[in-house]
Amino acid sequence: MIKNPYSLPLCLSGAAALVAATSCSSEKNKEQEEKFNIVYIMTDDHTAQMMSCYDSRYVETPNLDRIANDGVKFVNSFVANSLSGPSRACMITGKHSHANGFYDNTNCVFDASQQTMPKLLQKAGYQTAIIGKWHLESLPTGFDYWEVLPGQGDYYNPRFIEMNNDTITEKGYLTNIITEKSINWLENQRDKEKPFCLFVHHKACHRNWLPEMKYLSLYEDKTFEMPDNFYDEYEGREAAKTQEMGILKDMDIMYDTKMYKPEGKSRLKGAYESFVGRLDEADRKVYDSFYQPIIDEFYKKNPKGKELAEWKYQRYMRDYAKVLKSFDDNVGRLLDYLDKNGYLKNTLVVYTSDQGFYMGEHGWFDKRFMYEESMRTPLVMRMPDNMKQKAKGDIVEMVQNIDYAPTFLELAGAEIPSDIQGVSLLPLLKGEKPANWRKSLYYHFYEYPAEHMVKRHYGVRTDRYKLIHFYNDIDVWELYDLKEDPKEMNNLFGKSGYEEITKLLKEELVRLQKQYNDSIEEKLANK
Ligand code: SGN
Ligand code: CA
Repeated sequence: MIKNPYSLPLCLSGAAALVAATSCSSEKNKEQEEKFNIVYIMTDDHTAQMMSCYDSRYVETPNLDRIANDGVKFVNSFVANSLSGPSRACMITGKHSHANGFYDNTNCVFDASQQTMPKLLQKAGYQTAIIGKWHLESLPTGFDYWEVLPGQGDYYNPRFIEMNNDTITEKGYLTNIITEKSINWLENQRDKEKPFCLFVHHKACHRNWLPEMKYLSLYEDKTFEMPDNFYDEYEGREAAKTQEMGILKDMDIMYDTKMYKPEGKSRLKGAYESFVGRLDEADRKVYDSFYQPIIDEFYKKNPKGKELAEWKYQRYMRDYAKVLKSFDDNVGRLLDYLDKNGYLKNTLVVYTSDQGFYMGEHGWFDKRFMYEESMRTPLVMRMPDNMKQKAKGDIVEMVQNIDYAPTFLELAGAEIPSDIQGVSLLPLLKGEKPANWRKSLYYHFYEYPAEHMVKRHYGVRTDRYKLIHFYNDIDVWELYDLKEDPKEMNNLFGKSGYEEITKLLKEELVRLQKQYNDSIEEKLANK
């Protein structure tokens, strides 16, 4: 039985048919004779623009696409708060940030004593494990096995925190090591009598995009086409104007684009030295011999203005694509292992990212905003072969990362506690079309003032419209018609002709805040 049904539809006419959210009235998973395993693969900052089954403009991701081709692709998948720690907390609790207490990366420590999906899976007889990025500050609880990265982790010769609290250093490239550790857990460490849920959490493709040695030269001949709103001037969008995540103005020349000069200066030079300093001597030689000619040419030409922006964009896209290539290979490795060892019969394979990312849209890298590129996140799933009724192809319903916890719990045959705010996706995975699926999503971002300076905001998204309120040291509303303006360049808030839709969206926003118990008045009063 699905808990936590949404309230009644608003029932409005025409473009205003914003019908409020949903309840998915599927029956209990009757068919389930066996307990299905779950392999949940998550990356960091991987966005749908860089996954070929979503968007074929930039790169090929054949192994990620395999999951979608054998299963389903959610084409309207979103996060509740576009930032790593908060997103991970939403995922394991099934609750929005204000309800799980982990609002941002800088001030929060996850309350490890609270109810989480892994703990509930354990109660339902599952063995649980997590390998890779954790980023919730307190140590993992609810896992029979864990091995996590300290903070953001290292790409090269990475450190891991082990269950006995020791920090160890492994030799090699992080993306490969996470896969090896995951396969090793499946092969040698798990209790073969129990169903399991394994979380494989990668650092790829997080900043500062350090490639694996064998892929240093990949994509070097490719020129990526720039998004047509790269030179956005943010007219009518005050919060977009004041961010600090521009490729031209904020991307660090040494740390991000690797144009290191011992005598040079840049804000993140020290961080770059320490990350690259992790390489052993032989790899460092390979690394330097690749970058040195590019560095020499760069400082000789000394590009400025538009030329510099376009040069940085190409370096960014290439490095990101290289890091992603190693990740896609590793998804292939893990899928092959699961296939060869008979796991695909009874295992749900999920792939998602902790949020989306800007690949130059609006001139940006990073995420945070409720705008499409960062509120969206890739989500594909391959159902167990033994699951009798299965969907195939694209799923269009709007889903959010708070839905994963109830989905896994329902799949495991566990009760879904009534305080979980997400809704199980199992009916969608079975190919059902719940008549009253949610018609709107709630979003709330808090990390300000902080790196990248994206102001606090919350808002509502329907299939056609988005209403956002930026607050704290600003009081600005934005309204977008996603059908007419999918790139969100034209803020319609306050423009004539949009009074009715604005009123309806505000009502819907208030309804969602009540439903989720997010007391905005208090936050506005306290700033
Ligand atoms: C680091 C990065 C930021 C990034 C945050 C959050 N800076 O602080 O660019 O926005 O992580 O990312 S860096 O100089 O340390 O690379 S998140 O994905 O973990 O939320
Ligand atoms: Ca992230």
